Amino acid sequence: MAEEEKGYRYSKRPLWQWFVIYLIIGALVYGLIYYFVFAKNSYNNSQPAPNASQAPTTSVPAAKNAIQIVNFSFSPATLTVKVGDTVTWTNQDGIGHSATADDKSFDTGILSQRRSRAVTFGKAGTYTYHCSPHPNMRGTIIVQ
Ligand SMILES: [Cu+2]
Repeated sequence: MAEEEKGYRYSKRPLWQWFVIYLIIGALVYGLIYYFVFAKNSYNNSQPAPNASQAPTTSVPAAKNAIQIVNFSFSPATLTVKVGDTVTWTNQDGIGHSATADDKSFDTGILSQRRSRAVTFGKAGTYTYHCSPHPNMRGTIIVQ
């Protein structure tokens, strides 16, 4: 009799209810994944400027003036921009790299894979820079 009751209760829940339950669980899992991806991206964009008090400061990355760090080199190695322009470095390598000014006027800090950092150049001049863990990696920003 007890078994009969159990079986009755189980089958009482209609199929559409199970469907709704799966839908809710699915939406939660999807939302959670989306949240973590979004949180990661916004964290990347909101990282504090390493040298905020100095003349070139970091700000929101711009689409133009993008430098890719690929295979232990800066591409393009030399970039000419206008005063007030923002340059964004993005590391495509699996190993950490930085874009560090030789005169320390800017420093992206170590960027892990697919991380980027933007630097705004407020003063005209020629800025040579290197990667702090790999000083043989070199680049130049010409601000005019
Ligand atoms: Cu490097």
